[in-house]
Amino acid sequence: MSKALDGIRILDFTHVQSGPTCTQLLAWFGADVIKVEKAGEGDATRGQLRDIPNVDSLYFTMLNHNKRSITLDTKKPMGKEVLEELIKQCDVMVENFAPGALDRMGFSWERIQEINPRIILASVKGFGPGPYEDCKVYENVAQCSGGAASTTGFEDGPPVVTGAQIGDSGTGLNLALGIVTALFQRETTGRGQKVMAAMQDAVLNLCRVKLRDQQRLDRTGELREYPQYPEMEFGEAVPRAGNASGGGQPGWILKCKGWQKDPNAYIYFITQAPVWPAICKIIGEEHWITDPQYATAEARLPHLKTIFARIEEWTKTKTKLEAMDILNEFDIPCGPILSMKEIAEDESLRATGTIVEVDHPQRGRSLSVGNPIKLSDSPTEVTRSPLLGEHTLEVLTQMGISQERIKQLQEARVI
Ligand code: CAO
Repeated sequence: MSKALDGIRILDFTHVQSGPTCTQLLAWFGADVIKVEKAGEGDATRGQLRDIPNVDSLYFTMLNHNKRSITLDTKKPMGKEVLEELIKQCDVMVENFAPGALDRMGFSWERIQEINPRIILASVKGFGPGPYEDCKVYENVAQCSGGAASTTGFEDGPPVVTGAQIGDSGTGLNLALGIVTALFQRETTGRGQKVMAAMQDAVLNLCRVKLRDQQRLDRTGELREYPQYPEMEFGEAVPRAGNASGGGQPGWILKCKGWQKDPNAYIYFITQAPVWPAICKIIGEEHWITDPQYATAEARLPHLKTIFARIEEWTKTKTKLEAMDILNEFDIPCGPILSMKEIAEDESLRATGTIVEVDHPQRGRSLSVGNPIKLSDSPTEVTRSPLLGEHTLEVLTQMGISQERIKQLQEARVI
């Protein structure tokens, strides 16, 4: 079966996580992704957090599926010539170097356009234009500057970063959408364009509800669904809300049977208004259905701690999966806290390709996260990440570079 991005060639000048997330997604949709890496070294993540000596790390292999790898020293004049040829022959160039690195290499946007006016140049940077535009940025810097850290954690603790890589993988997703949108516009304009996704912006985009709450706080001085209400004073900024739901239906994480030994024996429980009578019946507090202190969502807000403590008395008598089964019968929104071990073993996630097992010549079989976006006419087949420079000769030959020239590039240690 054909793939959605068949015929699209990507010059993948990305490294670490944010850029590679984007180009991996495009590769899964069928684009020919040529990863350009420094000769001898490659993407730094090949060697980071290794679990097997001298073998590409899972960090690298899980972010670079379905790509081809070539090595090229783009700081040497002969390497720059090859890069120019790649720019001529590719539809998209993706990079996430520190600000200014591409210019220093001699490939400004103006120069790239001169070489190929149809090319799309897509970049991830830590910050957009402004005071921090020249800064190098990693995941947690973006989480801190994008509003996630100040609003995550409990009210009596410090800011907390989340394990979800919203700055890196989140920005990579944004960039991929920008690229396909630019490719779509090129159909009518015939021109490429510059696509830019800043990590701070991507995190803030995912923290939109907290900017909503900041404005509600400014106007009313309180956030009645937050755990601080009604006992504590609110300050000027949105406080950390623990496990409170970010929406209009109050929720909290509650202990389940076995919580004393199992750190993940918990369930997320949402007291959605329409199912309030069902919740009351399940926990044996039927009088709360009509009691004016509990009968409406508004009346319940000052009593959320009492309510969740009472529901927890019930959840502690069930395992998280037993509780799920019972609650789902009544359409009560809830979710078990699944450990990574449980997720890795989940048959249904494997059946849909969300988790895949991939073979690798050096490391053997390992698990990876597959494409979260499923296209009915463009199914994803996840293939292993390339070894460093595995496709250098194949790609250069395909580009029309003569064998003699390839030999010269090898002798000059450019590839
Ligand atoms: N041949 C020769 N040189 C190459 C090359 C190649 N094939 N590929 C890259 N280089 C050079 C670059 O030109 C640059 O050289 P100069 O600094 O002399 O101009 C250098 O290698 C590496 O650039 P870098 O500054 O991007 O790398 P770093 O490891 O110091 O920084 C990072 C990493 C991620 C902090 C930085 O790239 C960055 O801020 N990127 C933008 C934000 C981003 O994507 N962050 C997410 C990272 S994922 O957590």
